[in-house]
Amino acid sequence: MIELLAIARQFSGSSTAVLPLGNGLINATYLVTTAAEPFVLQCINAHVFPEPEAILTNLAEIGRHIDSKAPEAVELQIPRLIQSEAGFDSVCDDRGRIWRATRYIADTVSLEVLGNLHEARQAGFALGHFHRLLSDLDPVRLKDTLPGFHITPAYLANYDRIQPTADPNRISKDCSSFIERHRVFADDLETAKRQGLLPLRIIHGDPKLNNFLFDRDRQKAVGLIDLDTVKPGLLHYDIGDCLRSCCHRPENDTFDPDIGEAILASYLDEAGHFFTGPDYDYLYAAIRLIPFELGLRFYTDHLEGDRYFKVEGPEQNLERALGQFRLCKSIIAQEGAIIKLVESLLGKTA
Ligand code: GN1
Ligand code: MG
Repeated sequence: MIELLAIARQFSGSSTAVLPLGNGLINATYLVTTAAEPFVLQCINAHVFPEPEAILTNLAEIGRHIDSKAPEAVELQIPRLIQSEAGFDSVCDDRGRIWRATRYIADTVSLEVLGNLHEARQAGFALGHFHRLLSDLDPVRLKDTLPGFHITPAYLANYDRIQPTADPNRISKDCSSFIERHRVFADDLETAKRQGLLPLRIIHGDPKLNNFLFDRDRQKAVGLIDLDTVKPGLLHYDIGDCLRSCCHRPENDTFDPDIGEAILASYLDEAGHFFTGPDYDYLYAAIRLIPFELGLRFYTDHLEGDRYFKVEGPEQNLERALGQFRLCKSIIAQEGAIIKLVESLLGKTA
């Protein structure tokens, strides 16, 4: 902790304590208390993010863009960079690791499970609002912080490369047969992108439930954090990821369609005006794809010896993968109802 405090003090000389914050699987995140405002300190995982500086540049670009809007048009807070006392956006430690600090968004809570449909509508609003705030920023202005992120066919190709030589004790028949049965839809979104049906826009990349910040009485989503993967991509990656996380009933790994409907309806209230016909057409494909993709990523990491996602035990990535595949199976079982739901939303916004 002494080393951590020394790093924190490069951002604020009055730092007094550094405590772990959140449960992210990639970066190390801490809350720093100081004589004044607390702040968030993070070590960017350079094994995952090839160019940590790109994250900082994107964060600054997004902040500037949002600040250029009328204050009443902005209903969401995002993390803001704090400069080091030496005047830099980051600090490099003696092992070459990059640390950055952001303002702590106070008086908020993050949820692990949605409590009711009002909270679901708030999550949908926040994602739609985020997309809307960035819809007039040219995606080419942002760097690609994580090449290959959410490119499902590339994850599949990596799996196909790893799988034949993996430790036989780590192979799961359930996982491999699920992947074989469903690999046909891995290309859905990338093909639509190539065909020009789905354009590149600015995405969050990781809008899972616990990245939304709610006010303390859980009435309003007031913030969206974890902007490391904000970059040009498909809105459908975000929508699929948000539903994957928010509609997931953890007790039996099933998909809750009522939560899905609440999220999509409020999302479209914010973002529907720039939604095209193909955007609607590919919603179901996105909802089905992202749990498949995440299951594939967890399982591949299990086969590779847990190099990417933090784990607390040797089977954790396998369990995570099986959970995502069960969720995906539940989505496929409800295909007709989910497609009907999307059609009814299209009717409301058309
Ligand atoms: C990772 O570290 P965290 O939890 O914010 C991952 C996401 C996954 C998520 C699953 C850059 O995010 O894609 O959905 O774990 N982020 C990256 O919990 O790979
Ligand atoms: Mg993340």
